[in-house]
Amino acid sequence: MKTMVMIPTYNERENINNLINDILSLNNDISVVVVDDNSPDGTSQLVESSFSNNLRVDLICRKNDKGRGTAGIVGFEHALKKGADYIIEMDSDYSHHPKYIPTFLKEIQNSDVVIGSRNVEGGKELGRSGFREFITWFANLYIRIIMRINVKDCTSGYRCFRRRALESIRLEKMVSKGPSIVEEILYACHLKKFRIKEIPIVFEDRTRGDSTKNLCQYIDTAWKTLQFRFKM
Ligand SMILES: Nc1nc2c(ncn2[C@@H]2O[C@H](COP(=O)(O)OP(=O)(O)OP(=O)(O)O)[C@@H](O)[C@H]2O)c(=O)[nH]1
Ligand SMILES: [Mg+2]
Repeated sequence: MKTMVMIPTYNERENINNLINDILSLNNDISVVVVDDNSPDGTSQLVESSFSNNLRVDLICRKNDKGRGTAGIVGFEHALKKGADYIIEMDSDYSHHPKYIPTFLKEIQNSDVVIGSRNVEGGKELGRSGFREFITWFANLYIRIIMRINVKDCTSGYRCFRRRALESIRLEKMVSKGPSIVEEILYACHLKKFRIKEIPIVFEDRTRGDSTKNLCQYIDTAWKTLQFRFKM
């Protein structure tokens, strides 16, 4: 069974090479696709120069488009085209530690979507400010109520999908251009009644590279959630 790990990047040159090497060393059936939006720090160029001869690493460098949402969709479409049976998405800043990948692949055997969750027993978030923790807590409450979904960590972007889940949710119709893609895809899987399982992860705040998160993105996520929930 083939697994492809999809990693969206923006200014992640301090993290990306180590992360790719850590993932490749887990298992020979795992390959990686990096979707970079032509990061000013040269993330694409670094990946290109380090892995251009490695058949297990694909790079998509987008010159004209930008955004976590559309990058994720392009990456998923690529993984499906390459014939992946399981598709994992994760951030590139080590908040999503690759050591959990074997557990994802074990749990996906009995599920369609596996979520790395901070909010189930054994999971937690480390190193973030109280304010940032509050935002995540509030966002989860809001999303759970709006989407009427019984998932404890709806904002987690560390997930594994069975191929048929991503094939059936009409990725090309998603309204999210930014980070709300995480919630939109979860909602689409929920509507399709896919089996969703949460596994505990310890989420640690990034130690290298800069955050891309800003207030506009939180507001956009709140708005987009209403949009795709009520088809506005
Ligand atoms: N391709 C692409 N990737 C992005 C974009 N924005 C963020 N990312 C990547 O998406 C992942 C999540 O972004 P982060 O900036 O870590 O968001 P976060 O975890 O909510 O916030 P911090 O860890 O505090 O920065 C990381 O791998 C980023 O490099 C974007 O516009 N395009
Ligand atoms: Mg992060």
